Amino acid sequence: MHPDLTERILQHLETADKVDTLDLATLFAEDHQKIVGSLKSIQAHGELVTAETVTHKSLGLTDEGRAVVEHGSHEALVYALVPPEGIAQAALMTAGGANAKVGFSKAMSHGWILVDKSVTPPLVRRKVDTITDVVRNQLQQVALGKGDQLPAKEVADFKKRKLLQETTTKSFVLARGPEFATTLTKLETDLTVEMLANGLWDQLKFKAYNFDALGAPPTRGHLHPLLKVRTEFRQIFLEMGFSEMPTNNYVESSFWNFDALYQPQQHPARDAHDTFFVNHPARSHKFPQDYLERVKKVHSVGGYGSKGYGYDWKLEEAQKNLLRTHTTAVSARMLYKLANQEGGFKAAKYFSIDKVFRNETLDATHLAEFHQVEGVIADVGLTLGDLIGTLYEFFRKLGITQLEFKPAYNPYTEPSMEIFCYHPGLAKWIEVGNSGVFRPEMLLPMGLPENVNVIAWGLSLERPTMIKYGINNIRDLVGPKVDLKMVEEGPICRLDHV
Ligand code: FB9
Repeated sequence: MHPDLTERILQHLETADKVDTLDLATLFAEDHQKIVGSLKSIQAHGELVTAETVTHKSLGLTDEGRAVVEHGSHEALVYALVPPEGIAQAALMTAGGANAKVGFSKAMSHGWILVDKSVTPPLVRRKVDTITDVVRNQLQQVALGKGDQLPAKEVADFKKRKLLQETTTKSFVLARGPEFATTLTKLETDLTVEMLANGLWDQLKFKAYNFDALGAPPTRGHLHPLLKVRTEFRQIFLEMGFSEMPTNNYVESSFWNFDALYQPQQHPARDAHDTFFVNHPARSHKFPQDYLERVKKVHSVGGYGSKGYGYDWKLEEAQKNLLRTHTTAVSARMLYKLANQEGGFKAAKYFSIDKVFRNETLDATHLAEFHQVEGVIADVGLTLGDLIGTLYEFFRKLGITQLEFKPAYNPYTEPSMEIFCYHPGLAKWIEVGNSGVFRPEMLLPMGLPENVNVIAWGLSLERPTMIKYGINNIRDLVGPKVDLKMVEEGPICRLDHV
């Protein structure tokens, strides 16, 4: 809105019965859009003016038309390029540039030039000594606003040659309205208690509601990138027919976290340097007694074809409570249930994505807690080949197709493999997880049938999230120093499902 412009328009209408906004733009030497903007502002204050929409069709020069006015028509330019001694047609086309062909044709039809075929190669020569560039002159008339004086035939030809174009301009014919005034009354934007109490509301003018205005975006929550990536992983597992395990217990007994996985009680991972033990409550006391006895036996004297570890297994060690160091503790609970469910064992595919805790050295990519992603498949006769095939399918759905496997060691799987992939985004090979076939010393004490094998693999949620969102330090992803803007502005996560 241009305050002085709105009042100048109103003052003009005090004496003029009608006026077109285009004329006002000329009169006030203002851009027509500014005049229209002021009109909108006047109309927001009530019916001070009436405005009738008018459409003006006019002829205007195209960019090419303007170039002709400036430099001459294509045919005149071609004529000017023909020297007294003549010129080969190919050379003339090259010298004439993009419009040489149309210029040559027009110059020939005007009788300005000819092709002398009595010589080899044939030469283009001038046929007349001087020319009049009528096209340029006529377009100059259009540039001066006299396009309406051009014969219709010429207009049609120039439009065809894309030298002229029809332009449509919308303007408004203004007149005084029922609430005409030469000044704008301030519009109220709020109806207040005072206005209602003292009756002033009846004399005031209120700004009209703009129901087309966009509402202010409500403040709302935002998903953390980790949770966005978790959703993508969950979708992949569900697509592959896996069921989610209940992982809602951060505190676990050493029995389920280690002993059930045939991890010996003197294993360094069970030391307080690697594990967070819980003081209150320090111990668990409820275990499936018969199963616990079988676990004790397989650790100490062996069984199921294994010689065991040959140490004195202690209940007190198994009772110690801790923060679970892997979600494989939950997998152990689920496999035990699977072995002892009503109706006996049935094949199953489980997954989990949840927090685990390790008392390890912290660095830019490792904290004392991270989310483990784990997949488990229990079925008759599963082999390492099934595990490898499943890993290819799982990572294919993450957009990863090149995998390599390296033999590794886990206390609870044999064989075990570290998983590496060529990451196209990083353009390098990276470690992406660990995997293996659970040992019979873990599965058979649970009561699983001898012909049942269980394959499993694990990775973290933080590493793929950091890669996906370009985060180098894990403290920029999780923890007290996280910039909430990163959470608010983090884009949607698509893990290249293929
Ligand atoms: O996640 C890891 N890397 C990774 C994963 C995905 C990724 O991007 C996706 C492909 C698009 C990029 C990187 N790693 C495992 C490898 C390394 O980051 C490693 O330095 C850190 N590891 C964690 C453990 O560190 C203490 C990641 C975590 C991990 C390792 C092993 C398991 C789970 C998590 C496991 C297991 C397992 C094995 C056998 C049976 C059951 C579970």
